[in-house]
Parts: sequence; structure tokens; C-alpha cells
Amino acid sequence: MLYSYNILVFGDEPVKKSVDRLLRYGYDAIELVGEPDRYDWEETRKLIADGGFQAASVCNIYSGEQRDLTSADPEKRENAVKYVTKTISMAEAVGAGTVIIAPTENMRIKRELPSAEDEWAMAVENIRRCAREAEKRGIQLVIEPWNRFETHLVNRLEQAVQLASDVDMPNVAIMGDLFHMNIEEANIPRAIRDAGKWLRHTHIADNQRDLPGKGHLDWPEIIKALKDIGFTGSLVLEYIPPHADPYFAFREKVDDSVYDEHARYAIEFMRDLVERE
Ligand code: LER
Ligand code: MN
Repeated sequence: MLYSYNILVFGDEPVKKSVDRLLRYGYDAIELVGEPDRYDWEETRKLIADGGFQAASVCNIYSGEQRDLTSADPEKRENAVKYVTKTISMAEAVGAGTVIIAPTENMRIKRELPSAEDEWAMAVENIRRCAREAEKRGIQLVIEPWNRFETHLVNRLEQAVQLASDVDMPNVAIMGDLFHMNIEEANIPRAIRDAGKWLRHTHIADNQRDLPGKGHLDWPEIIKALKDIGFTGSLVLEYIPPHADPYFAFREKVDDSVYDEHARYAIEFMRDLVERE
């Protein structure tokens, strides 16, 4: 298992500062924000390569109407495919092997297409189109289920597995975000074991999206389940301040004096658990 951190959490600070922080505390991997215009791709590639990270990933931001793979508006769907394709190009350019994909805009919680079957078929078709682009560049896509207040379509790991299996491409798998899983899964360790080999990436946060260990999730049981399925992907810390809109907090100025302490605490907490359990 690799220890990683979603640098979305560090607001708009320069990527070099985030990279230096993660290296200082011993992280193996880094997750970039899926905003391709925000980065100088060549500079970022160099920072990742020189830092010696073992892996990198891109957390796409499906916020805003133009990033919706299953919208009723064909133009929006095409824009969404273009957006994902651009993040795939960025991933290739910076040396990241994983890109996160989600079939609806974030916080759209109602179907727009005429039937559930139409919507599912559209999700399959458009994820497959993105996956073909990713395949050419040696990149895997992981489908992220979100809780019911952020999407109506894929809320649980088993639904993500169904979607990945319908897309039927070798470079499409799934991920789990413990915050969303706490809301939607009946039993988190069982959901992890049922997903098995499909689960390739995780977002780590406690039940209320705080740092792990600050809430009531049963971390030893979660780590045991990940070990049982032979999980070798990244444990990506995704701390999000309390707000209904997950991105709102980062549009406001956040308190950057805690970034070092969070990064240090999170890897110590996770490493201790992984080594102990
Ligand atoms: C992103 O990783 C996430 O978990 C969502 O809540 C927002 O896109
Ligand atoms: Mn997440």
C-alpha cells in the first residue's frame, strides 16, 4: 500500500510547496487536482520524478455543468469527455498512472436522461470512450462512488463494480472513498472484500471527512479488509472541511498553518495501522 495525499486539500499553493511537504513526511505518492490549466505539466513531471514518488494520480473535479458524462445535453456530455481526455493527457505528461472518473456532475442528484437504462448506457459509452484514450497512454481509470447528496447514480462499491464490468476495458476499475462509504455501505469491510480485485485506489477520511482517527470509523477492520484483498494501491488522504459542497472550502481561504501537521499526523496514523494490523 502506498501513502498518498490529495493536494486539493492544500488549496492553491504552488505544487512545489505541496511536493516538498509530502516528501518531508515520507509519502510514496501524490494526487494532483484534475485542473489541467493549473499546472505547468513539464515542471510538475520533473517535481514528481525528482521527488522519487512511486505513483501519482489525478483527482478529477466534476463540478460545473460542463463536466457531466450523463447529462441530457449532448454538448455538455461532449465537453465532459473532452475534459476527461485533457486530464488523461496531463496524467501522461506528468507521469501519473491513475485518473478518477465519475459518471455525473458532482451534486447532480436526479436523472436527466429519459430512463435509468438510457443513463446507464450513456455512462458505459462515455466512460469507455475515455478509457480508450487512457489505454493509449497506459493510464487506468478508477470509478469513484459518491454519497447520495453528491450523485444519484453510483453510490456504492458494488454499483461501481457493475459499471466497470459493463465498460469492460482492462484499464477501468474502481476506488472507494471512506467518507462516502460510511454513508452508503451497510458494512465497510464487507464492501471492500466484495469489491476484491476491482478496488485499486482509496480516499482516506474519517466519517465526518476529518483526518483518519478523528471520527468513529473502525480503521483496524478497514485495513484488515484491504490486506485481505491484497490491495496494493494508494491510500490517499482526502481531508475536506465540513461543508455540503466538497469544493467550497477550497474556494475560500483555508488555514494553511495546519497543512504540515495534517500531513505528518495522517501518514503516522496510517503507517502505524498498516504495520500493526
Ligand atoms: C472527490 O474525491 C470526492 O470524494 C467528492 O466528494 C467530490 O468530488
Ligand atoms: Mn473522494
